[in-house]
This record gives sequence, C-alpha cells and structure tokens, in this order.
Amino acid sequence: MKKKPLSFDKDLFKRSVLYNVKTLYRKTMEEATPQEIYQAAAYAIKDAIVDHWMTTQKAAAEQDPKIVYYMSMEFLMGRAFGNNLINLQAYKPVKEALDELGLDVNLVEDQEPDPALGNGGLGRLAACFLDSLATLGYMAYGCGIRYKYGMFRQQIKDGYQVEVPDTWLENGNPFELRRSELAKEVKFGGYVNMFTDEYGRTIFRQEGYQVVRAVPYDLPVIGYGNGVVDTLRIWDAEPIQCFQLDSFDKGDYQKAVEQENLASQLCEVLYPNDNHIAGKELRLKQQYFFISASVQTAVQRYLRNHDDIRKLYEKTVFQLNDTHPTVAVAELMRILMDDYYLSWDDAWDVTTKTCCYTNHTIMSEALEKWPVDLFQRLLPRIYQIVDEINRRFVDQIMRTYSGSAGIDVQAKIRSMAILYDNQVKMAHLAIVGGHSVNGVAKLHTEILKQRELKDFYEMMPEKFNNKTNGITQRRFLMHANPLLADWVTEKIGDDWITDLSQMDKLKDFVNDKKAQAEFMDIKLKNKQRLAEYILEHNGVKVDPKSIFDVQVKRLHEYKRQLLNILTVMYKYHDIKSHPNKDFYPKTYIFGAKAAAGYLTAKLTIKLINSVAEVINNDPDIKGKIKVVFIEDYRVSNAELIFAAADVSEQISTASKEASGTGNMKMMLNGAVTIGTMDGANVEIVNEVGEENAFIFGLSSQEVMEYEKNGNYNPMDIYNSDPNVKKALDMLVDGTFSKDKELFRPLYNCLLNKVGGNRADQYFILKDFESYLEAQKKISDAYADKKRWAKMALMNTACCGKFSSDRTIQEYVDEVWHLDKLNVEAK
Ligand code: 26Y
Repeated sequence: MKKKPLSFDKDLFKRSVLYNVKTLYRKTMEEATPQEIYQAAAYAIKDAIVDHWMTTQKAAAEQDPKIVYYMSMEFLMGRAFGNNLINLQAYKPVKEALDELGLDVNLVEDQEPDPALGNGGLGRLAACFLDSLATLGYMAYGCGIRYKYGMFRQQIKDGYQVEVPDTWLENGNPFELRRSELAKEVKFGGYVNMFTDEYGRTIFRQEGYQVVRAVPYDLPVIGYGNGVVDTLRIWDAEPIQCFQLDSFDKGDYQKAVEQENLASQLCEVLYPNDNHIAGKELRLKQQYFFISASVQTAVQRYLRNHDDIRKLYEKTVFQLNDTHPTVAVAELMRILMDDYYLSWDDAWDVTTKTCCYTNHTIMSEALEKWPVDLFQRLLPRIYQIVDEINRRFVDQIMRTYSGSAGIDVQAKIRSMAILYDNQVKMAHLAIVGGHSVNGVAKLHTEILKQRELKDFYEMMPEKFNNKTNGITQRRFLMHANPLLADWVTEKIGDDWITDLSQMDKLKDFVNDKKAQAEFMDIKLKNKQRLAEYILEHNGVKVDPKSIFDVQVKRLHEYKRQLLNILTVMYKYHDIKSHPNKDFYPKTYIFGAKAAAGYLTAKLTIKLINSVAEVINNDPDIKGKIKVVFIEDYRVSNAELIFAAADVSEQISTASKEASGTGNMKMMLNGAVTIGTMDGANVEIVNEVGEENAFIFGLSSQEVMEYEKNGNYNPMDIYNSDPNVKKALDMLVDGTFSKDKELFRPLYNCLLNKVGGNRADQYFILKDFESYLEAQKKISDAYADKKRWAKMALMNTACCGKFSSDRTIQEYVDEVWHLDKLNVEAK
C-alpha cells in the first residue's frame, strides 16, 4: 500500500516567512537581504519540523525503543535547508510558495553556509547514516562537537591552497536548539583520591581538576516521509561559572582563568587532518569532552524509565565511529562503577555489551595512540581504568596462549596490549571494550582480519563483521540531480526513494534507444550546469560535450591524484607531438582539500593548477584537454559535480582505501568507474559487471606482497618505460613551472627513498601503463554513444546495494538490534 505523503501547509509557510522577516529583522520582503530571507524561510521550515520532532520524542517515551548513539568527532552534514524539504516531502510546495513571493528556491538555498563539521569520508558517512536511521524509523542520536570553525574554506591563490577559517555560525543556525537545561560537567586533570566510605565501598574521587560545562545543541534529522525526526546533538563548551576577581585567592584565580581558557579553546576548531594523527593534547580533550557529556546523557536517559543499570545494553548501544570516541569505553566503566557502584565485572559486562567499533582505515599513520603521560595527566581516573582493562586483558592473552605449541605469548602481548611502549592504543581499547568490530567494505574487513588485526581476529573471531558503506539517495540523487530523479520515477515509480534496490528495474531500459537518449540528455544538462559553475568560479570555459572525468576527494598520496595528473601531463605531450592524432576531448575535473601541514599534498594541488594553467592556455591543444581544479570542494558543490560526472576516478593503491563513498555517489548518477580493485570498488564492479567499469592496476594481494618483500624498484620502470620517463621528466624540465625545482620533491618521492618512505610508496609508476590503457578504452567506449549510454545507465541501475539504508539495516539486524518506532505520519 502506498503511504500518504506528509502534509505541508503552503499558505501557512508563506505567511510565516513574511512574519519572520518582520519580527526577526523589522523589514518587509522588499527590504530584506537574501540572507535574511533564507533565515526567515528556515525558521518557517523549523516550525514544521518541530511538530514531528515532538511526536517522535513522545512516541519514543511511550514505546521505549532501544536507542543507538552514533558517537563521532565528525558529522559532515552539508546544507540542511533543501534536504529537510525533501525529507518533509515539501520541496515542491516550498518552491512554489517562494516563487509566488518572487524568490528562487536555489538562490535561497545558496544563502545557507555549508556546515562542514568533518573532513571527508568518515564524517559524511555519519551524516548519511543519520538520514537512513531516521528514514528507517529508528531512534538515534548523533553525538558530536559543535566546532565553532569547521573544515577550513579553501582558496586557491597563485595555484596554491590557502586555508581560510570557516565561519559557519556567523549568522546563527536557524535549525538548532540550544538545550542549556541538559548541560553536563566534564572534568579534566587533577588527581584521584581513593578512600573507603561509610558503607565500606572503595571510592575513587577526582580532585583538583578543571571543569567545563558541556552545553548541547540539537539539530533535527528528518526521516523521509515518515514523520520521524531524530537528533544530532553537538556539544559546545562553556566556562562553569563567572567568577569575581576579588573573591579568589591567588591559586583559585589562576585556576579559574585556566578553566575559562579551556572552555573557550575546546570546541574552537575541527582538526583538518584526515588519516594522519597530529597527537595534539587539545584533540584528546575534545574527545573526552564530547564523550563524557554524551555517555552521561545516555545513562541518565536510560534511568529515566528503567531502574536496573545492569541492563543498560538492552536499550542502549554506542557505535564508535573509528577510534576517536573510544574513551567512551572507559568513561562508561567509570560512571557505572564510581557513580552507580557496580562491581568491575558487572560494569565490564554492561560496557562490552553496549559498545561497538567501526574501523575506517588501515593506514598506520591514522591509528590513534596517545602518550601514556599525557593521557594520565589529562584523564587520571580514566587512565586508571584503562590500566586495569589492560592488565586483565594481558592476563587473558596469557591464559589463552600459555602452553600452546608454537605460539609466542610475548609477541601476542606486544601486538595486542592496550598499553605498550608508553602508549595508549585506542584501536585495541575499542576492540577489547566492545562486542563488535567492523570494516567498511568486504575487502577492507578481510584485510583487517587477515593482516592488520589478525591476532585479535584469531582470539575473538565472533566480534568481527563487515558492513559495506552506503550513501543516501535522498541527498545524492533527489537533491543533487532532480532531473535524473524525476526521470527514474517516471520509469519505475518512486519506491527507489526509500528502497534503492528498485533501481534494478532500470535494467529493462538499458537497451532502449529512447531511454538512452533521455538519460544522456539529462547528463548533458547537468554537465552544462557544472560548466556554468566552472566558468563563474574558475573563469575557464569547458565543453559540456567533452568527457567529464572527475576525481574529487581529500588529497592524499594513497588516493593518487598524482597518478591522474601525471597521465594528463603525458597526454599533453602526446597531443603536442602528434597534433593530428584522434583524441576525444576530455575535461579533467579535480577537487580536493589537503591537510594544512601535508606538504606533498599541497604541492600536488599546486601541480594540478600549474598543469591546468599551461594546458588550458595552449592553442596547440585546441581545447582537446581542459583541466579544472574546483576550489573549496565541499558537500554543496559535490552535488553539482556528481550529477555531471561521466567518469569516476577511484584510483587508490589497492588495499589502501577502506571503502570510498564518492565512488557510490557517482555510480548512482550514472558515471562509469575507472579504478583499482580496492575498497568498495570491488563490490561496485561485482554489481555492475566488469564490462561496465574500467579496472586496472596491481591487486591488493600484489601490493601487499611487494610491501612485504620490499622488492619494488620504480627506477627500473623509469629507465625502461619511455612514457613514464617523459611524464616524470616533465615535473622537472620547466614545462609547468619556470622554477624547475618547484616540483622536484614530487619527482624525488617517486624515484628515491625520502624520509624513511620507500621510493614510490604508492606504486604510481607500476600502475602507470595499465592506467593509460584503461583511459584509452574509456575514450573508445565514449566515442560509441550507444555503448556509453548503456554503460552509464547500467551503473545507475546497479547501484541498489550502495544505499546507506541497506547498510543501516544490516547494522540493525546484526549488531544493534533496534526496535522500529511507530510514529503516525501526519
Ligand atoms: C586520527 C585522526 C587524524 C583521523 C581523522 C580522520 C583519522 C582518520 C580520519 C578520517 C578517516 C576517513 O575519513 N576514512 C574514510 O572513511 C570512509 C567511510 O568509511 C571510507 O569510505 C574511506 O575509504 C576512508 O578513507
């Protein structure tokens, strides 16, 4: 049976916009600025949301469902306005209402800052998961930090990345609710005083600490068309009390100032590092800050209507988004033992049954380890607990393996202990302190089990499971690509909006000439839309009829943007030396932020821009190649880019990309993948068929073999392959920069050992030729219009598996065991 759409009162909305403009700004519509109109409209939408939000909370209070707390340092939500309208099923009436007020909905949407409380994949995954949780009708809280400055805004100056603060809260956030009544205290530092109380219990009391007030801000997360509204709760830090200078003695004064400073620094800024730890003290403070506040809240909520804290796990589950929130294990132990007097064994039983951990990377430089002295100084009581967890775990390792033939118990302890080498190993704590450990794509989970976490897998195989990532089709098709969304609905109905496996039905159309033409026409329109954006932002004119070849993601050596641009450089040379050779026009589109301190990544950005500058202005090329670097790649422009992509570049060194999710977003929008057998690419190819993707390069097995044996020698390739040699030499022969030495560091990384790293760590030279070959095949395939249309359509038709709805349902069925909320949609 078809569900009735949610009701939305268009006239009320209109009146409410006018009223808000008046009461918020003392203005008429004619006088209001675009930003003010956006705010007024957003508040009007919030009114509609709040009713559903209250209904959801009421239903939850009555039905007492199990709740998942998705703990994450990052939520890369992107703009809320358009997405909220879509999920409220109110996009069309609001568009009409704004039309009638003489306003363009796109321009109103463009006024919203793009909330970027995340770096990349991991943060965006958290946002997709919340969308799916609400849409599937589960009770969920996202728990995170309300950073004052999110991911930096990127400007390109003279080809270089310049980081500019992201002032997303400048005009306030109309969708948030400040919940000061739910504030919590979080304590840092000091020492632990141990004594026996009057009942003979051993009490551990933290004293001489600094304390900050954690104040939550709630953001609504709206389910699609079901009246469910979940909550993203992000915490801000405030000083605990104002103090009067004269009433403090010297020591107290000092401490009060320190507390104030701590509160003002805590939530200032998101660390812009992705897959690379900086080991900063403030980051550990951030972690404990939001975790302590969130765990306190979850325990208190449970106790609102239950009295046996030993059964917390029946109604509560914590999903730890990578190791960043892992102090939750020890914080829950602390609360259970110190505040509710549970024995160690009882507290441990509750904790391990409540916590679950997702691993998002095998890059060793991303594994979080904290120096013991820092950890102990900052979190003295938490450290005691971690120490005891470690002691018991090491004991367990010894009991398990002592006397087993051929097993080196000390080696096991070395590889698995939580405290080792004066470090606290957060991944080990997360694995030991929970009951589920998952990777984010099949290949990734296998690598975890067989290599990175092998010893843990052997000791506790029952904890390990895979949950292949997914993405929300509401944002990345409905909102990003309305033309295609409408076309799909016209062909197969609209069930795909909440059941992406329906896309399968599009397979009936892949050989249908009319459908092919319509599909490619929509792609062309989206390419025109992106071409306009590029003209406006880059001042570069690109041809919408050329192949749009897209690599957008964080800049990282393992993702191999350098491989991509080296082949562009090679082709530039090829065209210059064979001006009459047939070449299908191609537009290379890049978008990427580099961590502020990551020099190789930043130099790669400069290289891409330098290559763009030369090629785009070389008349010999006759526009056969254009190179565009899109400044400030973020969720809002990603939506335009995905919709316009013909070719999706997923070219990481096999075994390095845990999953990837951009690959799924482009597949959904009918782009064809060129990629390695890495991460979720493996599963994408499995769904779409090898004939509808372009796979090249070393396999993960081969990469891991080379890494083990250390027998890869890129210099041999350089000396024997003239194409490789040409491409590399162009880095240092002045073709792309007057200063021939500018790109020398990149050249050196590829040919020599640099700073303890192997030469060409990421096997760029090794994969160069097979990548070129795959690109050649793409140009041939694209030239055959029918063949390409079929391939592109097949990609959209086969993307069903990659909805985050499917991922979330798997978490629910296999790990979380949540109950569906019953909310009457109105
Ligand atoms: C420790 C700290 C510096 C750190 C901060 C952010 C470490 C890692 C990260 C972010 C990791 C990340 O985004 N990983 C990506 O997660 C995606 C979602 O699972 C995957 O699709 C993607 O392959 C993986 O790189």
